[in-house]
Amino acid sequence: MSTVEKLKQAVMNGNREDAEQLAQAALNENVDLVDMIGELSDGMGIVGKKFETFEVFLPEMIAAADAMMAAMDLITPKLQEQGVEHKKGKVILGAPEGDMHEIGKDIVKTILSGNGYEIIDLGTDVNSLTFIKTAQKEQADIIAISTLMTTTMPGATEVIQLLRDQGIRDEFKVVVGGAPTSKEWAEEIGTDGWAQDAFGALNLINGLMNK
Ligand code: B12
Repeated sequence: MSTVEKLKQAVMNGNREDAEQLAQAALNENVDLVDMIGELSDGMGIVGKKFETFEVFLPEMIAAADAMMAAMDLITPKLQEQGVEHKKGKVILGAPEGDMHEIGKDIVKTILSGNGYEIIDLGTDVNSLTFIKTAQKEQADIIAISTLMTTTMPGATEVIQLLRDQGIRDEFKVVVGGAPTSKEWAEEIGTDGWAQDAFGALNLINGLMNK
């Protein structure tokens, strides 16, 4: 088994110490960072499926998330060492009210900031108006919403509606993503785009900024 496969297994088992050691070992082996993130994301997806089918329960899911975040804490600075200046655009990023999932959001943040975007990370459980007020205050280009639960997807719809109500919908591009979302839903609620993963988010935002 390769180091990255072992790392993915450690994350799925919720073993934080092993995940840290293996992430460091993979970095020492100069494993491609993008491959590492892909494998880890895949591992979290498997844990989610097992949660759905009652093969694992909340404590195991929390442990897996903890191990994933420990590994990401080591990977993120390496990605950011690319040292790109932040001048391609300003992005307001967050998860809507009620949503505490942050792993995918943080990966999107890492990839965007490693590729020249300034990110204002509002964190999780963000009120719809806060997205808008911050975007106005910061004169942002993009509002990026990461929603991991069907119950919190309406938060993104609300942001769009509030922008329309205030007559400022055209001032910002709004993009959405997260496991339960889809391109069709993103179109239906009137966003400017959706992407499946963090690199898709980068391509999407690059495209919107070039328009
Ligand atoms: C880890 C996890 C947790 C962790 C979160 C830890 C943390 N600090 O983030 C913990 C254990 C705390 C947790 C709690 C809960 N969770 Co949870 N969780 C997950 C799990 C297993 C993985 C999510 C994850 O991190 N994936 C890995 C990352 C890399 O992928 P990602 O988030 O999808 O992000 C990628 C893309 O989606 C995209 N992307 C993400 N954001 C954005 C934004 C933009 C703009 C773009 C373009 C792209 C983009 O790029 C990312 C990187 O490639 C998912 C299962 C799943 N399949 O998603 C369930 C899941 C999301 N959780 C679920 C549930 C039900 C819960 C709880 C209610 C459980 C409970 N009974 O308490 C609570 C709710 C907490 C809350 N209020 O938010 C459900 C949601 C079901 C639904 N229908 O909505 C899921 C789907 C599990 C399931 N199959 O039932 N969870």
